[in-house]
Amino acid sequence: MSAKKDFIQEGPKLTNTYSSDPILENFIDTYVTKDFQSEIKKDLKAFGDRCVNDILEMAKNCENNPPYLERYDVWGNRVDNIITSKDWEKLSHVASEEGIVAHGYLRQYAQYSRIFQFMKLYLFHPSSAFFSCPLAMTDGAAKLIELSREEDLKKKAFKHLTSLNPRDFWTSGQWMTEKTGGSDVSKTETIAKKDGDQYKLYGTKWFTSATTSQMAMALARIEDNKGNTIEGSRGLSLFYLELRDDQDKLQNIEIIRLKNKLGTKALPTAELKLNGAPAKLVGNIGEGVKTISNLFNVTRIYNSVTSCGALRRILDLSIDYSKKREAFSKKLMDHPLHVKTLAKIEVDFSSCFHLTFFVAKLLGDEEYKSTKSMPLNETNSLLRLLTPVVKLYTAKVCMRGTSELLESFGGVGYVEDLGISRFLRDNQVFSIWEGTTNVLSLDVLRAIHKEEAMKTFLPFIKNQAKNLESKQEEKIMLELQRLEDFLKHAKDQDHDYLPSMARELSFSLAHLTSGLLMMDFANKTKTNYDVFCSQEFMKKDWCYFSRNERDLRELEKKVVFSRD
Ligand code: UCC
Repeated sequence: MSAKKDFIQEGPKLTNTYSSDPILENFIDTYVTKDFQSEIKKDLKAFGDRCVNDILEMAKNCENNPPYLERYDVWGNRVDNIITSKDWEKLSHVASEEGIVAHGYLRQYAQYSRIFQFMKLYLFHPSSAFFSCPLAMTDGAAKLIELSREEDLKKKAFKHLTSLNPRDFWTSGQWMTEKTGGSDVSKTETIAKKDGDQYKLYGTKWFTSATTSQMAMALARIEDNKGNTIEGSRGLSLFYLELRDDQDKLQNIEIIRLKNKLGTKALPTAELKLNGAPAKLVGNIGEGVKTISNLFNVTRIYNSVTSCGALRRILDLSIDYSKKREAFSKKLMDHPLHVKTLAKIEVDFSSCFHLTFFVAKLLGDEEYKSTKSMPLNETNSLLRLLTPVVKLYTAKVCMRGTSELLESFGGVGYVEDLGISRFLRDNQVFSIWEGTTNVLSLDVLRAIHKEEAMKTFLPFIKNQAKNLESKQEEKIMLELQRLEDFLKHAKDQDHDYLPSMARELSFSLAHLTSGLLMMDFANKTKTNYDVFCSQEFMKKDWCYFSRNERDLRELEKKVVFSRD
C-alpha cells in the first residue's frame, strides 16, 4: 500500500498587476482624454508585466540582502560606504528608464502626465523594496527646484533628477529630522556658516532615508560672523548639498549608523554627522520650512499612491489565495464571511484610490495650468487642502487593511517566508514619515485658516453633487450639512477645540471627497465593482463630530495622565 502523499498548499500568484487591477483601465477611459489613452494603457500594461517579473525579482534580492555600513576599508581608511544589493542599483535604472519621476516633468501627456506617472508608481511600489522612497524625495526636490529661481540647479540637479538615462539619473535625500524633533523642526540645531558665496553645514541629521542619494535638501540655521542665530522655524533656511566630490568621497559627511527599523529593511536610512559639508542656499534666508514644503507636499502624495499600491498588492494576493485554499470543505472564496471581509477592504481601497488619483489630477492640472475642470486658484486651494488629507487617510486605511489581510491567510500569513508579514512592518511607516496623522491633521487646519481652503471646498462639493443621482446628492448634502454645522459650532468654542477635533475633521473631508468621486465614477462606468463600492461607501457615516462638550478635554487629560 503506497503512503498517502503529503498535502502541499498552492500559494498565491500574481499576474500582470495592470491588467488585473479593478480600477486603472476604467479610470483612464473615464478621466484621460482619448488622444492619450492607448499610449498610456500600452505603457502601463508592459510595466504591469515587469512589476511581477524582473522588477519583483530585483526587489526580492534587495529584501534578502539588506544594506549595511562599511565604515573602514581594508587599509583602515574611514570610507563610510553603504553597501546595498546590486539590485538596488538595478531598481534605480528601472526607475530612470521607465521615467517614474521624469514623466511628471516631461508632461508629454499634458495635464494627465501626473495621473500616468502616479499609475506607474502605484504599480512599481509594491515590487520596489521601497525604492519608491528615494523617488519620492527625488520628485519633491525636482518640484522644489522647478518652482525656485535657482537657475544653476535647474541646469544641473533638475536634469539629473528627471533623467531617463540611468547613467545620469540622481536621487535626492530630504534632511529635516534631528534629535530635537521630527515633527517640530523649529528646534533644528544644524548650523550653516558662510564660506565665500557658499555655506558649510555642521550638525547631526537623525533620520535620513535613502542615504545613497547623490544630493540632498537640508534645513539649517544660518550663523552670522558673530556666532548668532535666529531661533525657531523663522531662523531656518534651506540648503542644497552634493554628497560626494569628484573622487566619489563623501564631502565632510560621516555616516554614524544605519537605523535598525521595524520595516523598510531594504531601504538604507542613516544617521549623519555634517562636519562642514559644502552647501548652497536655496530660496530666501529664513524661509526654509516654507520652501521645503514644496518638496514634502509631493512626497506626501507619493505616500498616498504607494499606500494604495501596497494595499492593492496584498488584496491581489489574498484574493488569489482564497481561490486556492480550502477550509471546511469549500474554497475560502465560497465562504460568505470571508468574501464579505475582502469586499469591505475593496470598498476602502476604492475610496483611497479615487481620493489619491483626484489629488494626482489636481497636481497635473496645477502644473500644466489647465483650467479645463476649474479655475487655477480653485485647483491650488483644493490641492493644498487635500494633500495632507489624502496622506493621512490612505496611510491609516492601508495599515488597517494590511492587518486584516494578513489575517485572511491564517497562520501562514504570520510566517515570515510568505512575505505578507513584511507588509505589516513596512506599511506601518506610511502614517509616520512625512508627517504623522496628528501633524497632518493640524496641517489641514493650517490650510483652512491660512489659505481659507473651505471657501473652495464647500462650493466644490455642492456643485459636483448636482451632477449625481438624487439619492447620492441627498447623501452628500446631508454629510455636508453636518460638516458645516460643525464648523459653525467650532467658531464659538475656545482655541483648543478645533485642534482637538482635527482628526475627525480631516477624515470627514476625506470621506466627503472620496464618496463624491466614487459615486461619479460608478455612474460613469456602471461596473459591478464601482457600483458596489460606491453604494457600500454611501452606507457609512462620513462626518462624525460627536464630541462637543467644552469640558471633555479636561476629562481626557485626567483619564490619560492621572489615576485619581
Ligand atoms: O524626512 C523624512 C523621511 C523621508 C522619507 C520620504 C518618504 C516619502 C514617502 C515615500 C513613499 C514610498 S520624514 C520627515 C518629514 N518631516 C515632516 O514631514 C515634518 C512634519 N512636520 C510638519 O509638517 C510641521 O507642520 C512643520 C514642520 C511644517 C511645521 O513647521 P513650522 O515652521 O512650525 O510651521 P509654520 O510656521 O506654520 O510654517 C512655516 C511656513 C508658513 O508659511 P509663511 O511663512 O508664509 O507663513 C506655512 O504656511 O511654511 C508654510 N507651510 C506650508 N506651506 C507649512 N506647511 C506647509 C504645507 N504643507 N504646505 C504649504
